[in-house]
Amino acid sequence: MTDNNEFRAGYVAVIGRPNVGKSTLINALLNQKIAAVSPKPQTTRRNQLGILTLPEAQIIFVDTPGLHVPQHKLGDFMNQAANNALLDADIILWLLDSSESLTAEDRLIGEKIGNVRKLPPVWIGLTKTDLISADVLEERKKQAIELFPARDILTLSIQAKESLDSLLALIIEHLPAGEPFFDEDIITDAYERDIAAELIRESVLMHIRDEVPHCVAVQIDAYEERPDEGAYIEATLYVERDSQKGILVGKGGEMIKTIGTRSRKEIEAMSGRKVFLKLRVKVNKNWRNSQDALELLGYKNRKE
Ligand SMILES: Nc1nc2c(ncn2[C@@H]2O[C@H](COP(=O)(O)OP(=O)(O)OP(=O)(O)O)[C@@H](O)[C@H]2O)c(=O)[nH]1
Ligand SMILES: [Mg+2]
Repeated sequence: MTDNNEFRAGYVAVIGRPNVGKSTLINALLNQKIAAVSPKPQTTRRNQLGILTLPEAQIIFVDTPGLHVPQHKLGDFMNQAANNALLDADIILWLLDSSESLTAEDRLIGEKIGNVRKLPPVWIGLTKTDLISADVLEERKKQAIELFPARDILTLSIQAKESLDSLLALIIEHLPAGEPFFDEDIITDAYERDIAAELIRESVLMHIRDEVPHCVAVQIDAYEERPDEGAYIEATLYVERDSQKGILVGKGGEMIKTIGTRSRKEIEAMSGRKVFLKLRVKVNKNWRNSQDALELLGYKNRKE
């Protein structure tokens, strides 16, 4: 047993199928945007830590890619990343989107978790509860209870601060006693340039329809401080085919300009300084199915 006054620290894996609100929740809990968020599934592609240091505890949230049935090697990489987080966690927070019925992917995740040996305690969080009535919420809670024997079913809405406060209290109560893993001013393990790349990809997801955004990878080519001018950033957006390049660039370069403007504003808000951003688009044929290309673009898990 731990003394009630002992400092607590540990890892909370935030898992769930794509688009349930994992990254949104972590941004809200940290009160800072560290992760890309979009209405399209498969926004997050890598694990990213969101570190919240409080007087009594350090909670290390692990944002994970949505678990899904993979269609290519990038999908395998994403699922593997989420699996790794699951195995390393002190607590698992499994999110279900309460505004939709349960899906086959939710059930597959239930099976996957059920097969983990030495499973850490699991809580299910019903997200987006601001979108549903009290009756539907009751129905969703029943479905969640049938889905998996979690410790409890939590009701979460990023709009309702109380629900986030009680989530934090519950997590702290169940974290192991221990020293902090990170200095208190560190909020994530991603470098600013990595977050900038994600914000550029987020802008692509917000402006380009259908499947094309999923074929985009962003590589930062230059990230320099310029005295009095803020940050100078150059990035390449890789797509898989010439036709996708055409869509991204748009008529007379209009689309890439729009994406650039939104990305610049997001990066300025994130980094708190002026940004000059230069984007280019290149084709790297079928990069999502090439192990070499994936590794070159930084999609490489520490453990395989
Ligand atoms: N109304 C409402 N919308 C939410 C809430 N949480 C998330 N969303 C929206 O749900 C969409 C998906 O959110 P994300 O945070 O990108 O979801 P994710 O689980 O990280 O998705 P992947 O990275 O694709 O696995 C976004 O459009 C969010 O704005 C919520 O509590 N209420
Ligand atoms: Mg995400």
